[in-house]
Amino acid sequence: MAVIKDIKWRVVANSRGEETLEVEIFTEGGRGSFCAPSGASVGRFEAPAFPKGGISESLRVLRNDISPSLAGLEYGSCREVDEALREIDGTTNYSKVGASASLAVSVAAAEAGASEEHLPLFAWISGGPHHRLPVPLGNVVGGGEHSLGRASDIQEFLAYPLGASSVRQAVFSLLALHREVGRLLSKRDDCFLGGRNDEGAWSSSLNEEEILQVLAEAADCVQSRDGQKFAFGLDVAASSIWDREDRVYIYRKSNATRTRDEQMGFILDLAQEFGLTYLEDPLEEDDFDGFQRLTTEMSGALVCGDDLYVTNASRLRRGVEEGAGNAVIIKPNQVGDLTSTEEAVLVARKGGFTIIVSHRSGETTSAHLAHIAVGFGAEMIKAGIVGGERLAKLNELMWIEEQLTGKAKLTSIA
Ligand code: 2PG
Ligand code: MG
Repeated sequence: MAVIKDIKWRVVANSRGEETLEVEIFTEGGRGSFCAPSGASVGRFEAPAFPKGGISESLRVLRNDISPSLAGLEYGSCREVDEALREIDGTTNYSKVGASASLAVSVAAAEAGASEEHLPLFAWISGGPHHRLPVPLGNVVGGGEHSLGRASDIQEFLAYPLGASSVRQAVFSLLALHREVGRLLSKRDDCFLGGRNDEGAWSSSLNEEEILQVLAEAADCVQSRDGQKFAFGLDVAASSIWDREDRVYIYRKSNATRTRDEQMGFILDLAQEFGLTYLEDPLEEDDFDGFQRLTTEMSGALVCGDDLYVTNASRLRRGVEEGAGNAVIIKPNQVGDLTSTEEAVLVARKGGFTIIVSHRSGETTSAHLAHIAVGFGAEMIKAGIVGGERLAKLNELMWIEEQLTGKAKLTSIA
């Protein structure tokens, strides 16, 4: 058991240079700290990062409510801390505390608990068995709100290695692919200046088909050199191009407007032409029925809900019942604490969904996401490819792999 002795907090910057919160928690023999990430393409049903009064209101709640209530709290798991946080908040979605502050407290407390017991965070979060290491899913070329709206309308062109034997091999093969794609873009895209977006993905002026073509060629090149194969996918982040009033998807870059049926057709065509096996948020965040239809039509591929589910156990319960997708993005800051995150993971696991623990576009150098993915037994981790804040997680995952030598294997994704 750990007892909270002291809580400290401060405003720090995230990878986009925006303000975020760091929380430090001290127990008798332990210490933990965590900096909260934040999204750009934020789902409508996510817990708010900050309360109405903004970050200063979170700071006030930390000082006046959280710090005095949590001082002296004895805990042996995330639950005791997170229940206290929920009680202080008193709303259903951390709209009083803000999900950045609540998550920073939740994860910092977990890390302090782990250090008190001399355990790595993943082992303290869950007793295991930790036999599975997540496959990294990396953002190679990007657009949407992560590229100032200047590049492709589709937010992320993603890749993951097939049949890698270790996290280390998987990470370095994604790095090789990213490098090769940059080399090809510098030849193909006259506007390319080597720019990378919020997540370290290349920003290109090419259209969707041309980008996917470059990805395929780069993969061939890496495969012929290193023998590594890749699979590809998209995060369409469709809610950010969805016009709720006119009920159409607006592709500004290609000057196209697509109805729901046309959007499905467009995505299915791309998937078929380029053999895509991962489709995240191909439709807007309320279209359970459309997700169900796409899942049926894309048999064998992962159809993944991010804004659709916002790591919310009850939305996921509905999705599982309706067969709306077969994979889910798990972002702890969408729900604001580790216990709620685990609740969503359990619903997904029971429903047979593939679990992908994910970063946000505005990240911090906190590496905890790797522990959360391993602790919760995620099949995949979406943490970018390059950039210090992305590599903090991937490098940590390699450290965890070392700790679990002989016990855990990299998940095999068909
Ligand atoms: C997403 C995320 C991370 P953001 O949509 O999956 O890639 O982006 O954090 O901006 O929501
Ligand atoms: Mg997404």
